Amino acid sequence: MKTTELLLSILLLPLLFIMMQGCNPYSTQIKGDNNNMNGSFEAVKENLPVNWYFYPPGKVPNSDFEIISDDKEYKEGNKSLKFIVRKCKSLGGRYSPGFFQDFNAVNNETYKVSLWVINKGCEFKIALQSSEKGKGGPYETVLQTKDSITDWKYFEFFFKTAPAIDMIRFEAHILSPGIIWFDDIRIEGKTDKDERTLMH
Ligand SMILES: [Ca+2]
Repeated sequence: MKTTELLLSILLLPLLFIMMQGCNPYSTQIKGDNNNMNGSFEAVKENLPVNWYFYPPGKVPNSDFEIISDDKEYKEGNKSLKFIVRKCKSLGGRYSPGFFQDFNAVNNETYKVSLWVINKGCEFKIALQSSEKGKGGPYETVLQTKDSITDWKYFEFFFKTAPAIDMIRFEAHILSPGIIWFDDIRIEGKTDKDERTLMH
């Protein structure tokens, strides 16, 4: 193999790997050994919590940030998810740093969604949705704040899934620079006591 071909293979391999992780070209996901939600971010591969989609560094326009599996600051277990954001746009979605996942749920069911956060300087938002392409469904921004949170703070929200759609999506978007930690995300149904698993 020629040197140029070898170089090309080395350069293309990571790209191919990223493409195989998910069909969304703007986000990346490392699959874990099981299908669980990994809401406490304890299961980690390649320095990233598994089973979550991230809008990663290099794919978010006009941004400079790091995603870290933090084993020094955590609320539950011995790891949390930390973002160090030096520069970003406030647009949300794939235009800002963030993470999301779709979970199996029961339709027309009320879920309690909870998490813990420390925030030093960021504006961030949490959104929940139960929708599918062509079918609509509720989308709700349940939290948007730039409040300083110097110690772990608990948040909980209640959200009802769509009448005909068996899924719930959790999204977090970081809209301005700072340092932010997330831990122990839980999604518990009022009557649906199953653990959340990934839709895809
Ligand atoms: Ca944890």
